[in-house]
Amino acid sequence: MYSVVISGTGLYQPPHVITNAELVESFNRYVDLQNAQHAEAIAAGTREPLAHSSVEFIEKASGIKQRYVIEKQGVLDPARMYPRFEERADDQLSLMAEIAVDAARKALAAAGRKAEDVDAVFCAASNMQRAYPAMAVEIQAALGAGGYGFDMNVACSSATFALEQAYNAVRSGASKCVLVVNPEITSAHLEWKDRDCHFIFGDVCTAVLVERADTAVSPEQWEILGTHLATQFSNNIRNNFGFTNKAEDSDPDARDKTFRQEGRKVFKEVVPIAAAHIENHLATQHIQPTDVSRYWLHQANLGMNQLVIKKLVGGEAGAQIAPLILDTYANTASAGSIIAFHEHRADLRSGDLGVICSFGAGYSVGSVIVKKR
Ligand code: CO8
Repeated sequence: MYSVVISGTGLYQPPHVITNAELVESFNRYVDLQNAQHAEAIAAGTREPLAHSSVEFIEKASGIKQRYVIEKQGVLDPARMYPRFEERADDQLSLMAEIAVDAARKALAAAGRKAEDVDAVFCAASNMQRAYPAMAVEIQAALGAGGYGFDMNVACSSATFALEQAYNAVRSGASKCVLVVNPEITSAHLEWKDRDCHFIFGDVCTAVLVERADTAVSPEQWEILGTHLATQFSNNIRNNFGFTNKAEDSDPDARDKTFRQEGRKVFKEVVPIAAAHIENHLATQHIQPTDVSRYWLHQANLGMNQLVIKKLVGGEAGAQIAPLILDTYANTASAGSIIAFHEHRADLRSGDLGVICSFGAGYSVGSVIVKKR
């Protein structure tokens, strides 16, 4: 078995920011328009009026202050409330591949690698832009990488699940250098008209290069000490959009065709699962939770991360132990823990231990223990 390192990371940040104030203002205009349109039914008691959203609620309940999106006008238009993307011809690079290539080039540069050094590309995200050909194969071709590529989806845990596949491919000797990309265009499968969740997500793409330690040339390397994945079926986070919808004659605009969740249940059920998962994984390596210098946790909710850290080390989630990026980026599905790793590791020293951990729909939870070389 070979030793394996993370030798570089890259981040694509979309060009537009939507603040909570902007989001709530457009959402409330939508609510007022809907309520005016259905005034008679509301007065007759046959329809419930829609309620306004509020910046105070969003910040208190989630810790999110803003989100990045690829397209802003369509999202904030009360008559539309989803992004507006131009359809691209088959001979153009798809949007998902475009943002993945951007993040991948940055990860390659950080690792001192060229695209031709890569012999596998894993595109892991909570939704794919099309059924086939695989996004990963398009990304492989656009970069000029070798080997093979495939797509995989484990919702918010897609990145850590892909990191385990990359780790196993490299340590077994099957691959030398694997690129993992997480293009998350959440704005296109979020329900922006639903007050309970309209504030949750943002767009982004992360990239991670995983390669053999004995041939890595990067000035900064993180040895992967181990990975651990687990799933447990739950309907509490669900999206029924899929290729059989047409055959079922189901309504493409029905509420179940975009993201929906039982947020309270998710919060209560996932926190203990994630904390126990990390603790058990560390125990297999004879590491105490307090020996870990940094936890780069999934970024769904500030309160969730506070509780996970409290259960693990008894302290507060904060820049030192578990940095937060969700205030700036919101929940970016699988990319959140990788953004935290990308942005908050420069101060750590050789020998320091860290854990990248994601948790979300499935339920799914994945952890990666790393040590700075
Ligand atoms: N403004 C004002 N008031 C509101 C709003 C709002 N926007 N929304 C709800 N309220 C009200 C409710 O009506 C309720 O009022 P009342 O008490 O009168 O009934 C009150 O506020 C409290 O509502 P909740 O109980 O719903 O509020 P919570 O405190 O639970 O906070 C959260 C809601 C923030 C959603 C919280 O439950 C949470 O973060 N839960 C965890 C969510 C989570 O981790 N989900 C993981 C999903 S991500 C994932 O796995 C990947 C999926 C794939 C990506 C999809 C991309 C689109």
